[in-house]
Amino acid sequence: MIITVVVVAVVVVVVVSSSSSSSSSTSGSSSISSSSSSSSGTSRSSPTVNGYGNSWFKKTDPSSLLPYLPNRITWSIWTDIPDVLTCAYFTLKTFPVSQGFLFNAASGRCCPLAWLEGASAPGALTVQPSEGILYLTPDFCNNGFQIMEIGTTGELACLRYFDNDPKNYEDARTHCSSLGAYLVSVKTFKKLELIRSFVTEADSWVGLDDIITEGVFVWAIGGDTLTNQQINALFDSGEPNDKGGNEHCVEYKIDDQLLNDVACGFLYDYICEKPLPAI
Ligand SMILES: [Ca+2]
Ligand SMILES: [Ca+2]
Repeated sequence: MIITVVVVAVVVVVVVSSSSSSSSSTSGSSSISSSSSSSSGTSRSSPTVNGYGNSWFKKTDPSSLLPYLPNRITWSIWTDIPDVLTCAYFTLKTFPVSQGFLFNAASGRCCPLAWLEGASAPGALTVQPSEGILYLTPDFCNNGFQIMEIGTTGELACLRYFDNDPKNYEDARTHCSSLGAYLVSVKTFKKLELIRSFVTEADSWVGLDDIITEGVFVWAIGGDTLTNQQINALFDSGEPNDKGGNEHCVEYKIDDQLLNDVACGFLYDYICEKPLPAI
């Protein structure tokens, strides 16, 4: 087998593809509890193809990465790569801290994301969905956060669920902040469904409160205010109701699998979310 490295310049074409495989989130349905998250246990210094082969986060539509990539770079690739595990092997051998790679089985093209960063490669290129399937390393998000896809929207999120150390809202928020994160944003029904997939046993804080101004709920991420459309889609019937005039923080309520405002002093599990790292 002859492996060659070539450099190609590709015209910038942004294609929003709706294609998505049902198997696109190999890790999406798994538990992300802090206790079971052991991605940090994998060794980057001695990559084994089989060891990584089953744990890559597979994403079929790289177009969602476009906002995170430099606008114009030169893309180096390996050619004649026979399979995805070989691509993984060469990626990790060359870039031990690589966050992932693109692989196209049909063309045999393999491209580490380190090359997509193009730090030392001025030029022109953006990824097209047809260029391959994106694979991200298990610890792409770092700090025990897990990369997850929000439904099949192509949108990715880095989440970490703390399910064994209940805190009040303020302490939970502080802990997330210490990790460079926020209490999770649940602004869409797709995101709510993602929360439902792994929060199955206890009420948990999300990043939304009306602490500053009664009745004006503000999302921890983005700082935008809760809309009536979001209330209808995400909240339990009749909520938020500020019961007793003392409910200013929002929980994901396990009984109804919907949101509800409660007193901020309750000790609940919580979910942190942090921005996607630069690729
Ligand atoms: Ca309130
Ligand atoms: Ca309530």
